[in-house]
Amino acid sequence: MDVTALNECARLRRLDIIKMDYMSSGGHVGGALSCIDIMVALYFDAMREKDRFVLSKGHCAEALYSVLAAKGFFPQEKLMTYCQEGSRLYGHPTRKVPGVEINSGSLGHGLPVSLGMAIAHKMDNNPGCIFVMLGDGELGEGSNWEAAMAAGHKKMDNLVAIVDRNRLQITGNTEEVLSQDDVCERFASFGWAACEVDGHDMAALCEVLKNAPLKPGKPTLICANTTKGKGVSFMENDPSWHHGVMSRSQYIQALHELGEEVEL
Ligand SMILES: Cc1ncc(C[n+]2csc(CCOP(=O)(O)OP(=O)(O)O)c2C)c(N)n1
Ligand SMILES: [Mg+2]
Repeated sequence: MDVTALNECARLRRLDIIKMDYMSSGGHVGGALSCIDIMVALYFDAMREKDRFVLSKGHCAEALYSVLAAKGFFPQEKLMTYCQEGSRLYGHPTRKVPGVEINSGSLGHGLPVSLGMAIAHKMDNNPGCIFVMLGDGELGEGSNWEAAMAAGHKKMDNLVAIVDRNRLQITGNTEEVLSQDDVCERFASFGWAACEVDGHDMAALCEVLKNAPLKPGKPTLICANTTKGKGVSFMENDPSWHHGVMSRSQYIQALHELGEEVEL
């Protein structure tokens, strides 16, 4: 897919996210909209057959479900059962859903589990990489740093961690809650190759993700600078949209801003 098609794919995923969250009166819309360009770049451009993706910031399950449905793991119509009784599309992902690699949502576990998967891949001579998406607020969880140390020590050059650096977590600004300002330097000090990218620039994302892992003998950390709520003006950079519920008029405005008109 070229960049135009990838951006269109991301727009459609944003519409899915808005619809799923409105229909369920649930979800984590801000963080889903901040990471969706990265996930589209991964699933529709950068990842190869044996690569695996882990969504560590599992509260943004609706973003993962939308991408998995678009990749054909399950029918698109299932998306609208998100968080409804009887559906397996729970608010946090589980392996009961085709394409989901790990149960997540309890923050801080995706990186250590991905490290284990990367070690297993090496033992099996599997050439695939493990890509794992973390939230910046999530980096406050201590188990991430144990995994960061171990991955550097073990020279896990089949592990790529992407931090959705939207500068907000559940209660507000990450720099006020627990600073993550030097995330690249911190990982580099544990032996990682680290770089920054604009997490909404599709061409730049594809370039860096296709070239990852960045260095032999080192795990890779990509700090993707993003905007929480990206694509819907009244949600952008507003912490109340971490898990806000849209009114009908807000829903219609969000759809309109994403290029879909609704019949009233
Ligand atoms: C272990 C654990 N502690 C607390 C929570 C509650 N929680 C859900 S989302 C969230 C904030 C996460 O912030 P961030 O990682 O920056 O996510 P994003 O901004 O991408 O939504 C918290 C604290 C949780 N899910 N798991
Ligand atoms: Mg965040």
